[in-house]
Amino acid sequence: MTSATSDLPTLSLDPFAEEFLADPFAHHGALRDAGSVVWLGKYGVYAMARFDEVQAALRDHETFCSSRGVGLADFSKEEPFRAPSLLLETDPPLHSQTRKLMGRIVSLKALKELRPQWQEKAQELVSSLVQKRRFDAATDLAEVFPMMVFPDTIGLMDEGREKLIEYATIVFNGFGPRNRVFEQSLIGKEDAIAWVEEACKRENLKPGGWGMAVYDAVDEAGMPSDYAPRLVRSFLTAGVDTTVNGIGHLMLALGKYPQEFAKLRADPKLATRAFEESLRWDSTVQTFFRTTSCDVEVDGTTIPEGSKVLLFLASANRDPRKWDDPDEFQIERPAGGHVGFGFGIHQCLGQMVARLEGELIAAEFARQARSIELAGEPVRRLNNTLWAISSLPVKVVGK
Ligand code: EJD
Repeated sequence: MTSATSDLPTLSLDPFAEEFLADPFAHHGALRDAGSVVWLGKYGVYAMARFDEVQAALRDHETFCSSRGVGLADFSKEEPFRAPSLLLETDPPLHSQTRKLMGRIVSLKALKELRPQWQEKAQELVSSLVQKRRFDAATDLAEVFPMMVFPDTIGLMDEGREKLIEYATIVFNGFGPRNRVFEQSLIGKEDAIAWVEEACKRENLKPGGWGMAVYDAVDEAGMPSDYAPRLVRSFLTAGVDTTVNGIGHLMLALGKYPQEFAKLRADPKLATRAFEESLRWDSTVQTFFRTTSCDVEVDGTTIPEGSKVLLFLASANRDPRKWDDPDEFQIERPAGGHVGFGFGIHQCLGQMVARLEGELIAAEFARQARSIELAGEPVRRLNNTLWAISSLPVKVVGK
């Protein structure tokens, strides 16, 4: 037996450097090929970028725990910059309780009820954009549609909703280091944090929404009353910037691969597959950390207890060890096993919401458009966690 740690590949690359964040996929191959586990010296963390190891780590939530934070900061050593999420930043048994409570609210039944209203909104929005012919698929569509449907579903107050994306941008940057990307996202946006706190209060939530349902469920379960605003906050943090960029990448993929859009047009039922494949191809959530709760051996490398481990979800989703032609967007491929929504007990609670939004948009373009053409360079918005798009000029021809 060789001493595993002496073989550990050490990389000097900085996955939070602006140069990396601007084009992460260009660097993933080097990360994957360096080894199944690598050491990132700049941050003193382990990293995994291959599909099998990423999935295995996500599956083993006891060893790769979440309660010490899913960002670079170890909550057992550093004070988190916001109260920890009761879903994302917890382990069982607490996680099991909060997850169950939230899962009852974000139910299949609830989504079935929302579908007709959301579909009507998607149809109207896409129709108005197709009439314009030229539009920005990031600012006129991806940032608009989730805001048309999600805040009302929560029962969020009307005033200040634009702060949702600012807040999410800060939180997702906050999973990385306190670099310039993080600091810049805070400048002038500090009030977004206070606004979200205000918006999560019971008296500011409208009756009938998922926000108020959280308060009722927390009362009914006899949980501490301060759980309710923190769980509502999870909806607000995770529910907008993620789907905004998911829809942005869906449109980028459809514009970049006209032959795939042609397949979708021929059969709009492929809309769900198209969205799923766009998540595999250009995963919005690029990375997440876990912290080891004990020593663990991965493919001959011993990772000691208390280590931060950076998991490259987006890289796993393009690992050639797992996928054929991984860099190609192919809507007919079985993309269902991707880890863009994570894997295991923390797998995205809102995935059905995201899928519904993505499917509805994909299906409306399939029905209403003859072609989608990219009409300019996509502009990226750098974020320590999200692969984000701030401008995507397109030209669409109607039927
Ligand atoms: C998230 C990757 C929260 C929270 C939950 C989930 C996310 C962020 C925040 C969405 C992570 O509970 O506050 S995609």
